[in-house]
Amino acid sequence: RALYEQNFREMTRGTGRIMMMAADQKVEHLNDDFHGPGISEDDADPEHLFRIASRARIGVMATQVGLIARYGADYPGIRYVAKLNSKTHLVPTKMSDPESRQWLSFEQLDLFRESSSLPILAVGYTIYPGSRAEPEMLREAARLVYEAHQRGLLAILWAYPRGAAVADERDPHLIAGVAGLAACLGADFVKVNEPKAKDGGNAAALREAVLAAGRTRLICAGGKETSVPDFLKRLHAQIHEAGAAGNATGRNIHQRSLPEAVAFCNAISAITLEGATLDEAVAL
Ligand code: FBP
Repeated sequence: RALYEQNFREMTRGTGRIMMMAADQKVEHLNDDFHGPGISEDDADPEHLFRIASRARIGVMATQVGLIARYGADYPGIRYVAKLNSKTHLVPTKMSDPESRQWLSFEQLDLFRESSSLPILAVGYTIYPGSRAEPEMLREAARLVYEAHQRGLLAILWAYPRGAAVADERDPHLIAGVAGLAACLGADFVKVNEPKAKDGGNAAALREAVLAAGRTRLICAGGKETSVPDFLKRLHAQIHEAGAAGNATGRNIHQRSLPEAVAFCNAISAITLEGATLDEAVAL
């Protein structure tokens, strides 16, 4: 329990909220997010992710153990969420009913943590409620949360309704449903895609999910690259109007050049962890 509380404090920097840099896309989206029009050339190299995370005021970086093993020793100071499952986007999901399975066992993760001494504070896992593969992923997720807590680690579930049975992945009511599901799996944090706006706007749509998650803290994925002021405005409303417990941002950070990405992370952290106003954060 003491270790769990220490990890919680470190991950949230004592605020109860997280600023999570999502860096698992090299599997999820292959090279699409790292090369092409509008994407900084810096992003071509996987090390870009580590350069940003080591220089910016982030909370934690979520990525696969393989990348942590390759680069982690050269970037002391970064705290990690080990993303234990991932899949590529090659099979179109509507046809396929997505399935994403755990890559490493907890015993293997324990050995890696011991031998590397890198600060892995939490584990992450994506579930796709609505997929035909749902039963196996829910079982794996429940066990992962249990195993994480046994070790004093936190557990973060990415909960994305997806598959042939899902008509609208961004339906606010459905997103609230999967947030509640993550609570039943025992997750400390649940990461959802931002729901479609309903009467009352984006924050009102997200509020249903925050309430459904209860004591499981809810955060939103960042989505495709957007302008800095628009992103920060949305984030501010997610936290201060809807009651979200932070953010999980990937492409919006790493698709920028190193100095821009660092400044952007610091602005996100200012809102998420440091109580900055929207204007103060935009000025960073
Ligand atoms: P972004 O901030 O780039 O949207 O990343 C959030 C994220 O959940 C990643 O952690 C994950 O790799 C990806 O989005 C999954 O995207 P998709 O919805 O295409 O499966």
